[in-house]
Amino acid sequence: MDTRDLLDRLGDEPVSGEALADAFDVSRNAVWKHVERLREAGFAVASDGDGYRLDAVPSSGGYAVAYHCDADRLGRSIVDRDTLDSTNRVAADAARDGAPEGHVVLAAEQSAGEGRRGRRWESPRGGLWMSVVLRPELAPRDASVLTLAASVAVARALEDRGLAPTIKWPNDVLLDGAKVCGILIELQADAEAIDHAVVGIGVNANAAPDLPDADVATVADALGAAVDRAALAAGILEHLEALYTGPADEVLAQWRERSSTIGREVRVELPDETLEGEAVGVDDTGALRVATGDGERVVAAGDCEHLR
Ligand code: BT5
Repeated sequence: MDTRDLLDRLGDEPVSGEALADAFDVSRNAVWKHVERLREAGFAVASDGDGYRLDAVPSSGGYAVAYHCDADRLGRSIVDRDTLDSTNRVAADAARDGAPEGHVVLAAEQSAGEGRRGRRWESPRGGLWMSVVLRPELAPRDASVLTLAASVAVARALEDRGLAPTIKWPNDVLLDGAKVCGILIELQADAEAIDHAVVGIGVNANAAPDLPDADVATVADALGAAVDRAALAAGILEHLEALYTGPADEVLAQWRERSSTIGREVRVELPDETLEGEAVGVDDTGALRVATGDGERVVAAGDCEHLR
């Protein structure tokens, strides 16, 4: 028995310590220890003559994510820390050490959150900073569908809360044009196969940094109330699992529906040149098609700015 087994059994109706001890073939004292662990994690577990009853679930933390998450594979194993340098770094180390598909790393704050291309991701308390280990059966050249799937998963979880996010190519999720979420995917692969991918998802849930050079949104401002970060994380994991195990063209279709990039004049920064033109679409690998004065260009990765 572990604490998550207990969590699966607790609910509005009281269940006796004896019944739990029998169900898991452990002592009543062992059950009580797991109850205490949940209480330390912020769960309100009432106990009276009838047994244990779950009265309240905290709005953050690994056990709370586990409580909300109905995904089959993602989130079955969760590491949750107060401060980490980067959840992606910790998840990548775990993946190299054999962490299973769906292993999740959460931190209340990150001291060295990573953006793309060595940029910094500011990660104050109140945000949702999460990384997921995936072991996809994809050729490395098809991996960009993971990026699109992650941004669609976040967008859908926000839609479930009544918001109307858009996606800026390749993977920024926006609310009213301001960045609410960034995604950083790191692959470990050889020429033929991906060993693992770390999908890093940073959502400005109830807090965001003040950035002079970026337009930043929070979920809480858009909702007019704090968002339950644990339930949001669980929703993202459920959508990510469904998208990533489904057909790639469905991911692309859902991404296109939410794109604020297609049809726009854009400037795309590539390592050694800058392109300008109209973003006319995304190909099957998630690469952006840009109609420039010199014909169409297909861009697999880069920084995209919307011009008009
Ligand atoms: C990204 O990079 O958008 C990817 C961010 C991924 C963060 C997650 S959090 C969990 C996991 N662990 C990590 O260490 N990372 C992942 P990029 O497109 O390069 O955007 C970075 C730029 O966004 C910065 O240069 C800032 O201008 C801006 N920025 C920094 N922090 C931000 C924030 N919290 N919200 C919005 N914009 C931010």
